[in-house]
Amino acid sequence: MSQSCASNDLFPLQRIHRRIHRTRFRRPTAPGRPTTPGRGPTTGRRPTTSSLAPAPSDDFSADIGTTGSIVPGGVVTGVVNAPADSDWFAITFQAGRSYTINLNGISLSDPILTIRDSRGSFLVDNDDINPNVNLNSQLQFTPNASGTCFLDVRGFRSLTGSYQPQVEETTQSTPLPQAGFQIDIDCTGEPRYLPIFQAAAARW
Ligand SMILES: [Ca+2]
Ligand SMILES: [Ca+2]
Repeated sequence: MSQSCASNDLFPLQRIHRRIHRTRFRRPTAPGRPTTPGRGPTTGRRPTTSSLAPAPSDDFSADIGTTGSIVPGGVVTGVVNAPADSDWFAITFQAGRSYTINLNGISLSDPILTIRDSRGSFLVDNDDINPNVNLNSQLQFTPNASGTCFLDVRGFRSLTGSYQPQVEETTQSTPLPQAGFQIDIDCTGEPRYLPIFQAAAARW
Protein backbone atom coordinates (compact mmCIF):
# COMPACT_ATOMS: atom_id res chain seq x y z
CA MET A 1 0.00 0.00 0.00
CA SER A 2 2.89 2.33 0.73
CA GLN A 3 4.31 1.64 -2.74
CA SER A 4 1.03 2.61 -4.22
CA CYS A 5 0.86 5.84 -2.23
CA ALA A 6 4.50 6.71 -2.92
CA SER A 7 3.84 6.24 -6.57
CA ASN A 8 0.80 8.52 -6.49
CA ASP A 9 2.68 11.16 -4.59
CA LEU A 10 5.66 11.18 -6.97
CA PHE A 11 3.71 11.05 -10.30
CA PRO A 12 3.01 14.77 -10.62
CA LEU A 13 6.70 15.53 -10.03
CA GLN A 14 7.77 13.10 -12.79
CA ARG A 15 5.41 14.71 -15.33
CA ILE A 16 6.79 18.13 -14.52
CA HIS A 17 10.36 16.85 -14.90
CA ARG A 18 9.68 15.37 -18.35
CA ARG A 19 8.00 18.54 -19.51
CA ILE A 20 11.01 20.58 -18.44
CA HIS A 21 13.40 18.10 -20.11
CA ARG A 22 11.61 18.28 -23.46
CA THR A 23 11.42 22.04 -23.30
CA ARG A 24 15.12 22.33 -22.63
CA PHE A 25 16.17 20.30 -25.68
CA ARG A 26 13.50 21.40 -28.13
CA ARG A 27 14.99 23.28 -31.10
CA PRO A 28 13.62 26.80 -31.09
CA THR A 29 12.04 28.20 -34.22
CA ALA A 30 14.11 30.93 -35.83
CA PRO A 31 12.34 34.26 -35.53
CA GLY A 32 10.88 35.48 -38.78
CA ARG A 33 11.60 32.22 -40.67
CA PRO A 34 8.53 31.09 -42.60
CA THR A 35 7.42 27.54 -42.05
CA THR A 36 6.77 25.44 -45.17
CA PRO A 37 4.31 22.55 -45.06
CA GLY A 38 6.24 19.28 -44.94
CA ARG A 39 9.53 21.09 -44.40
CA GLY A 40 9.39 22.38 -40.88
CA PRO A 41 12.47 23.48 -39.00
CA THR A 42 12.47 20.36 -36.83
CA THR A 43 12.05 17.77 -39.61
CA GLY A 44 15.34 18.27 -41.50
CA ARG A 45 14.04 16.33 -44.52
CA ARG A 46 15.23 16.97 -48.07
CA PRO A 47 12.76 17.64 -50.89
CA THR A 48 11.37 14.51 -52.50
CA THR A 49 12.32 13.60 -56.09
CA SER A 50 8.73 14.23 -57.23
CA SER A 51 9.55 17.93 -57.36
CA LEU A 52 12.11 17.32 -60.17
CA ALA A 53 11.07 17.85 -63.80
CA PRO A 54 10.40 14.54 -65.63
CA ALA A 55 12.75 13.50 -68.43
CA PRO A 56 11.35 14.35 -71.91
CA SER A 57 9.87 11.36 -73.73
CA ASP A 58 10.33 10.59 -77.41
CA ASP A 59 7.77 9.39 -79.95
CA PHE A 60 10.07 7.63 -82.47
CA SER A 61 13.52 6.15 -82.04
CA ALA A 62 16.55 6.87 -84.21
CA ASP A 63 17.36 3.35 -85.36
CA ILE A 64 16.07 0.67 -87.71
CA GLY A 65 13.85 -0.70 -84.95
CA THR A 66 11.71 2.45 -84.97
CA THR A 67 7.93 2.10 -84.74
CA GLY A 68 7.53 4.97 -87.21
CA SER A 69 6.58 4.20 -90.80
CA ILE A 70 5.15 5.96 -93.83
CA VAL A 71 3.83 4.87 -97.22
CA PRO A 72 3.68 6.74 -100.55
CA GLY A 73 0.62 8.91 -100.50
CA GLY A 74 0.57 8.92 -96.71
CA VAL A 75 1.25 11.59 -94.13
CA VAL A 76 2.44 11.19 -90.54
CA THR A 77 3.07 13.63 -87.70
CA GLY A 78 5.90 13.58 -85.18
CA VAL A 79 7.72 15.76 -82.72
CA VAL A 80 11.39 16.61 -82.29
CA ASN A 81 11.19 16.37 -78.51
CA ALA A 82 14.69 17.58 -77.60
CA PRO A 83 17.58 19.39 -79.31
CA ALA A 84 19.38 16.13 -80.13
CA ASP A 85 16.23 14.18 -81.01
CA SER A 86 16.08 12.35 -84.35
CA ASP A 87 13.01 10.42 -85.52
CA TRP A 88 13.20 7.63 -88.13
CA PHE A 89 10.36 6.37 -90.35
CA ALA A 90 10.55 3.16 -92.36
CA ILE A 91 9.42 3.31 -95.99
CA THR A 92 9.45 0.75 -98.80
CA PHE A 93 10.64 2.04 -102.17
CA GLN A 94 10.24 0.32 -105.53
CA ALA A 95 13.16 0.21 -107.95
CA GLY A 96 12.85 2.35 -111.05
CA ARG A 97 10.21 4.65 -109.57
CA SER A 98 10.72 8.20 -108.44
CA TYR A 99 9.53 9.68 -105.19
CA THR A 100 9.20 13.20 -103.82
CA ILE A 101 9.55 13.48 -100.06
CA ASN A 102 8.43 16.72 -98.43
CA LEU A 103 9.14 17.50 -94.80
CA ASN A 104 7.08 20.40 -93.49
CA GLY A 105 7.56 21.90 -90.07
CA ILE A 106 4.47 22.62 -87.98
CA SER A 107 5.87 24.13 -84.80
CA LEU A 108 9.37 23.03 -85.85
CA SER A 109 10.50 26.07 -87.80
CA ASP A 110 13.52 24.52 -89.55
CA PRO A 111 13.48 20.74 -90.16
CA ILE A 112 16.17 18.62 -91.82
CA LEU A 113 15.42 15.48 -93.85
CA THR A 114 17.80 12.56 -94.40
CA ILE A 115 17.26 9.31 -96.30
CA ARG A 116 19.06 6.27 -94.89
CA ASP A 117 19.42 2.80 -96.36
CA SER A 118 18.13 -0.46 -94.85
CA ARG A 119 21.05 -0.55 -92.41
CA GLY A 120 20.57 3.06 -91.34
CA SER A 121 23.56 4.41 -93.24
CA PHE A 122 23.40 7.91 -94.74
CA LEU A 123 22.31 8.23 -98.38
CA VAL A 124 21.27 11.83 -98.99
CA ASP A 125 19.87 14.80 -97.06
CA ASN A 126 18.33 18.24 -97.50
CA ASP A 127 18.00 21.10 -95.07
CA ASP A 128 16.11 23.84 -96.88
CA ILE A 129 14.06 23.89 -100.08
CA ASN A 130 15.17 27.49 -100.53
CA PRO A 131 17.60 28.84 -97.91
CA ASN A 132 16.36 31.98 -96.12
CA VAL A 133 13.04 31.64 -97.96
CA ASN A 134 11.61 28.16 -97.39
CA LEU A 135 13.25 26.27 -94.52
CA ASN A 136 11.27 23.08 -95.08
CA SER A 137 13.01 20.10 -96.69
CA GLN A 138 12.43 18.22 -99.95
CA LEU A 139 14.17 15.33 -101.70
CA GLN A 140 13.67 13.63 -105.08
CA PHE A 141 14.65 10.00 -104.81
CA THR A 142 14.87 7.22 -107.40
CA PRO A 143 16.09 4.00 -105.77
CA ASN A 144 18.21 1.53 -107.71
CA ALA A 145 16.71 -1.42 -105.90
CA SER A 146 13.46 -2.17 -104.12
CA GLY A 147 13.57 -2.35 -100.35
CA THR A 148 13.15 -0.56 -97.05
CA CYS A 149 14.81 2.77 -96.37
CA PHE A 150 14.37 5.22 -93.51
CA LEU A 151 13.45 8.89 -93.38
CA ASP A 152 15.41 10.64 -90.64
CA VAL A 153 13.85 13.85 -89.28
CA ARG A 154 15.60 16.29 -86.98
CA GLY A 155 15.67 20.00 -86.30
CA PHE A 156 18.29 22.51 -87.33
CA ARG A 157 20.73 23.01 -84.44
CA SER A 158 18.73 22.86 -81.18
CA LEU A 159 15.27 23.56 -82.60
CA THR A 160 12.38 21.38 -81.45
CA GLY A 161 8.71 21.05 -82.37
CA SER A 162 6.22 19.12 -84.47
CA TYR A 163 6.60 18.25 -88.15
CA GLN A 164 4.87 16.35 -90.94
CA PRO A 165 6.65 14.29 -93.63
CA GLN A 166 4.79 13.09 -96.69
CA VAL A 167 5.83 10.94 -99.64
CA GLU A 168 4.48 11.05 -103.18
CA GLU A 169 5.32 8.72 -106.03
CA THR A 170 6.02 11.12 -108.88
CA THR A 171 6.51 8.69 -111.78
CA GLN A 172 4.70 5.49 -112.57
CA SER A 173 6.41 2.49 -114.06
CA THR A 174 6.09 2.33 -117.88
CA PRO A 175 3.38 -0.22 -118.82
CA LEU A 176 4.49 -3.03 -121.11
CA PRO A 177 2.95 -3.07 -124.63
CA GLN A 178 0.15 -5.49 -125.14
CA ALA A 179 1.15 -8.66 -126.95
CA GLY A 180 -0.35 -9.51 -130.37
CA PHE A 181 -0.26 -6.05 -131.95
CA GLN A 182 0.20 -5.82 -135.75
CA ILE A 183 1.98 -3.30 -137.95
CA ASP A 184 0.81 -2.83 -141.52
CA ILE A 185 3.14 -1.21 -144.04
CA ASP A 186 1.74 0.34 -147.20
CA CYS A 187 4.62 1.19 -149.50
CA THR A 188 3.59 3.10 -152.59
CA GLY A 189 6.98 4.56 -153.50
CA GLU A 190 9.90 2.95 -155.19
CA PRO A 191 10.27 -0.80 -154.45
CA ARG A 192 13.89 -0.31 -153.34
CA TYR A 193 12.66 1.37 -150.13
CA LEU A 194 10.49 -1.61 -149.19
CA PRO A 195 13.31 -3.61 -147.43
CA ILE A 196 14.06 -0.55 -145.26
CA PHE A 197 10.49 -0.36 -144.02
CA GLN A 198 10.38 -4.13 -143.53
CA ALA A 199 13.55 -4.03 -141.45
CA ALA A 200 12.11 -1.23 -139.33
CA ALA A 201 8.88 -3.18 -138.79
CA ALA A 202 10.82 -6.28 -137.76
CA ARG A 203 12.82 -4.23 -135.25
CA TRP A 204 9.63 -2.85 -133.64
CA1 LIG B 1 10.75 12.58 -81.46
CA1 LIG C 1 15.46 23.16 -92.90
